[in-house]
Amino acid sequence: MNEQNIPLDVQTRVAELHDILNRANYQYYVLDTPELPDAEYDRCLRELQKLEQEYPSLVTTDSPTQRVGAEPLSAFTQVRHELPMLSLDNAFSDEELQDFDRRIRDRLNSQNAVEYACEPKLDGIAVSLLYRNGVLERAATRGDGTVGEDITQNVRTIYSVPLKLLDGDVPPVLEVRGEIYMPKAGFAELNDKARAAGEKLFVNPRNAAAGSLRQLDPKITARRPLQLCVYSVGLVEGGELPERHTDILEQLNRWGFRINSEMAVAEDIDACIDYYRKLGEKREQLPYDIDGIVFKVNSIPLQKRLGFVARAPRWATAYKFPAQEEMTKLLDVEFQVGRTGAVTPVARLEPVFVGGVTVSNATLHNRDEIARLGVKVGDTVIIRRAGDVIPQVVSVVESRRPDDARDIEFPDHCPVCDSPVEATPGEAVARCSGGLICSAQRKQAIKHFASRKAMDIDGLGDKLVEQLVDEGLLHSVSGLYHLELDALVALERMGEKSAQNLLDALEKSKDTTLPKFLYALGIREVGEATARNLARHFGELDALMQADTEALQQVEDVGPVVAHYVAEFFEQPHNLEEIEALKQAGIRWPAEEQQGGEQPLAGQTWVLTGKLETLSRSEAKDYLQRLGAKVAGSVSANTHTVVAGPGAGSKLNKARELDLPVLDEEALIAMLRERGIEI
Ligand code: JCF
Repeated sequence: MNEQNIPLDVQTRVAELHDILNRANYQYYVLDTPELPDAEYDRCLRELQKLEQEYPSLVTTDSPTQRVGAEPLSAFTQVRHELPMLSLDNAFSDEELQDFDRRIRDRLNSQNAVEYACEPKLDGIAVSLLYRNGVLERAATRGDGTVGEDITQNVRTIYSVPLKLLDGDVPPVLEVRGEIYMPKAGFAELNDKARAAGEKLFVNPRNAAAGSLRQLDPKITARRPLQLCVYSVGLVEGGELPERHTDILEQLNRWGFRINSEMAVAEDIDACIDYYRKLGEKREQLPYDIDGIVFKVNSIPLQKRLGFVARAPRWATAYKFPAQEEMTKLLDVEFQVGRTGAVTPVARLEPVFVGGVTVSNATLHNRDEIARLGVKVGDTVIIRRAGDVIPQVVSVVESRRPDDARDIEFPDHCPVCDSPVEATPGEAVARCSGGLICSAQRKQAIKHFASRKAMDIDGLGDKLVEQLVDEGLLHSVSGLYHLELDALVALERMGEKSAQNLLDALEKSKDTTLPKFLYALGIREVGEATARNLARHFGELDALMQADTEALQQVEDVGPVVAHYVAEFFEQPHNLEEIEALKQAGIRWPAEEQQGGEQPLAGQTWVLTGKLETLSRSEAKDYLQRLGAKVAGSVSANTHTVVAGPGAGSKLNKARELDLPVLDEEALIAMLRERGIEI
């Protein structure tokens, strides 16, 4: 590069700008603690771009301007890994993990506990990054472990990949290994955009990451929300590294790499098992997909003594979580009718063990979803069950479609009451038009009425509601309060004691609150929060029942759609009759304190994160809501304040990123007390 005719002050300034921008990237993308305001970052970047335009010989491969994506390639070239990239042995039970530990201690001839490094196993694409004199020279996929593909151009576009390492004291040759992955939020956003554009969706974040890295045009990769997290070093020439794996990772972090924030040291294998359990509980809340936990002997000298078998190290293993996706066969599709008449297609599946349970049903949502999946009865499908979420059909394995696969036909009459099924324009859902004539809708309405957050009728489970409706003992919600002991005892599987318990629970449920009663009515789009707002705003049921849509829209968070459903509900004679019958049966609630003007937090959205020690989370939420705040699950620019307790993670980071006010629990309690809440 010819720097001779570039003025010295320009060279100095360019070096300074590199430094400012590299540090800002590191703060923002690696440490999650941004320091430089966005506007200042943009000014520096533009200044650098301008200088590079003026003096093109200043453009180096490690310049912070070189992340936007170079010219497309025609093919990827192959790369041989000088040190093979290893795979990991697996463990699937505590016993197998203990066997792993025992083998290690046997081999080391030691009775002593072995210290392990623990980290989540990211579900992404393994890569190798080669730095020469601290500058990124080449990035490659793992491939088969010996030969991978050169994806340097694409990897450069990922902001958490340092183009140049930060600290001066870096070995002249340093190969760093890690996982490139797509965080869940970025994946959801990418698919939302693809859906809106009518494009094909990605099946899962791992697939999306792989597809993004495989682009020949780096400009496409540049638009994908990819992350790098590093987990070990490969080739190192010159320079010394620490003797513990976790210390090496800390060093890599100081050089500019993101390492996993859940990384921990376990003093023995039992502590590893605890860690596995803890992370298993946290798995859903993590902002990225993981498929297990990696345990590594933490001492590098011990790792060296243990060595390798075939392609995997003896000193590491991956203890896998139950798979969240499995393949099975779609045997049939049935149609269920919900409380509001929504006709939902339900997949009947060949039972399959996924996400820790055996699944034989999965929702197909609606007609659009069936069309999107292109699924037919007889297909082999991929089922996903993550956490406690209901199982989903995520895709079809088209290559396994049998010749006799048949299309799924949507019914035009209700499978339960035979009333016409109507599609609402602009809505994906089709609904049975039978209303409460339809026993399916009646059953759902009663189940909802009895549920815990509604009238909380102990002992009235779903099965019993179905039995009562099917036997003709129950026709409506108010009918619950006219059930008689003899009739109940005559039911199959119902003893006198349970029958009496049920009658007692019904009696007890009569003492309720207006918000619960409103929620129990099952008005469309009226969830707990809306019911509470309605009750507070109107104070009493009669005022609410007489409100027109305009008056209803004065209520917090009630827009035209909800107002329409509420008004419509109270216009229907049979609903009015039901309400009257319920009052006659003795349902009562204390007067609601009307709080129109006394909601100091009205219009504010609060977020609770981390552990609370004095209050329970639901108490804190309830107090905030009483003062008029909305309590949301995620932090955004609309968030007013974040309450963070110990263990707060990504939400707190986000709050800092957005410069939002953050309170600890003590400050929250003080604020609540100041506003008249007694704690
Ligand atoms: O996060 C991962 N997927 C991951 C893969 C983490 C590790 O510490 C690994 C790995 C593959 C091989 N360690 C090795 C040795």
